[in-house]
Amino acid sequence: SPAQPSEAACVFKSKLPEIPISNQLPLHTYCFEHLADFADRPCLIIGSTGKTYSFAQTHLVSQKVAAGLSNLGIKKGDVVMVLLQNCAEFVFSFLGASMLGAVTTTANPFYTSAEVFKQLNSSRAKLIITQSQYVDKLRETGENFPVLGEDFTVITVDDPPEKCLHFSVISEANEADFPTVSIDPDDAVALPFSSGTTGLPKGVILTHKSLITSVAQQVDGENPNLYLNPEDVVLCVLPLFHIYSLNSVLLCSLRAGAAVLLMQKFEIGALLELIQLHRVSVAAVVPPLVLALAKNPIVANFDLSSIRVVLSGAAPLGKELEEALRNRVPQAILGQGYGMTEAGPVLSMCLAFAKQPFPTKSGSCGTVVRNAELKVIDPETGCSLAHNQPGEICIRGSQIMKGYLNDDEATATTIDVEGWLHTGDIGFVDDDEEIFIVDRVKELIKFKGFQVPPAELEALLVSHPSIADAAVVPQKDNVAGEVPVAFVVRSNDLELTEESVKEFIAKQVVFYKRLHKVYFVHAIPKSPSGKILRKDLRAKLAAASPV
Ligand code: 4UW
Repeated sequence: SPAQPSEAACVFKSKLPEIPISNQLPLHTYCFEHLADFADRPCLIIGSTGKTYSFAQTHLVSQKVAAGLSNLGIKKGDVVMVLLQNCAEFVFSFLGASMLGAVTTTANPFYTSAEVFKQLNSSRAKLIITQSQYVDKLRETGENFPVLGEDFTVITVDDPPEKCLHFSVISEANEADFPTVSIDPDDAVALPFSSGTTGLPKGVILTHKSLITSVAQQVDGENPNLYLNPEDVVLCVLPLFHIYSLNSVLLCSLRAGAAVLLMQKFEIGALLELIQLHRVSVAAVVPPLVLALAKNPIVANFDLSSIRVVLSGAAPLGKELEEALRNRVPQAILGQGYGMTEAGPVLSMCLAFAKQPFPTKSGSCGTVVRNAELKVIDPETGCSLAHNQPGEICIRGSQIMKGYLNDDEATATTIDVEGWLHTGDIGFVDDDEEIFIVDRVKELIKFKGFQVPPAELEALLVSHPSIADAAVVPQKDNVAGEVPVAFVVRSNDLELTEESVKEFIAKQVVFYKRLHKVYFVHAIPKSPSGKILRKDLRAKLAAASPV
């Protein structure tokens, strides 16, 4: 008989009981709900200067920014692009936009003009908040490039170049000036971009309800899954433009009253000094950062005894690496979270981080968060699988995205009619309800946790006059986890070299999307329907000589 996906489904739940979640509130109201309990405690600490904003100040400046954005014509439903490294203004902009019922789309400031403008056009953002050093990119002209000052306004957090406004124009507005807006729980508040399981980057609509649900699943309840408190200092070195840091570091800390230590960029010496100086207690990291902390000899010169929790995610963390880090911070609890932008983003979190912790195993990505359902399905039949059987991980709950922006087709292939979001990750749930990820079946490549969408690179490659066809797949790498490599079919120009192909791509993309290797082949293996057989190419790479 044909497979009935949901009948007799084996559904996994958290070991923690369900809790009431205030997800009818606007996100900023929820985050500041307990403000009075810690109004004068440090909320944001600027790593480079030591300047601190209390919770009350953070709330006030965010309200001013809301008023200032409103004065500039930003209204409910409008999209603002935040193109910033980690800084206090990032936080004020995000929260200020939320207060207006506006939506923040976050982008990597290292993006090329073309990458920024694709996101700007697709999200229809009218205003960009950035640093002066990135403004030149925003002045470039080209096909479909919008024009600064005509199509969009630019605000810089430092000295504004020509035709740009200074951040004080919004942050010094009168907070009484902003209109009362009524916000529906299903209104968008954040619009990060992700390529999901296939294709080009798409706007991921995260609503007030999704983000509140996700934060609550982590830090709310009598026994929170990720216990944070007002004594904590949480390291914020991972970029806030990625949903991991935005949600699990910033929003969770705001809700729980913990201080957020903002670092603009990762530099091991500065990082260690700041951990020691500010007595960082919770470190949110990615595997390459674990590698640095575990292996760099200078770590031994610093006092890391304040760290009680190390949370890793966004890419697989090897067991040996986890053990090596354990030697460096023996007092700390090490564990992983597992997230995906579209999932709101957290699917699972290590239960050893709970206020009353559970024992956990090394290598696990945690247990599904509370108030959510997780299942593992056979990718062929769609049938749900029991404990210990690997299959595609699916998640359901109020935290997941509303859908992709203006892409019903991609939404429908990602979230099925029963509300299950299909991750494209292969994993299993063991007898203790712990999740282990073993493979990724979607196209996505992850370089140090950053998304590299193969379809984007393939589209660029075939736009080259001397390239007839191309496919991009991940190759394992000890430092980055994975790096993108290309299989390329030349049209007829036999002179086309690996170097020139690499350079052609490097000019057009942010550093982590650069090709590390180009293999020239006669044809790209494809299925009868024309889909690239990525598995075959990955297998070729794993073999000694790929071509
Ligand atoms: N192990 C193996 C993992 C893991 C993983 C993710 O860029 P995105 O869309 O999103 C993220 C979000 C990560 C995240 C958010 C909040 C959080 O608390 C947390 O825990 C620390 C992590 O990375 O990429 C999604 C894809 O990245 C892979 C997996 O393939 C997933 O679908 N991935 N976490 N622990 N792989």
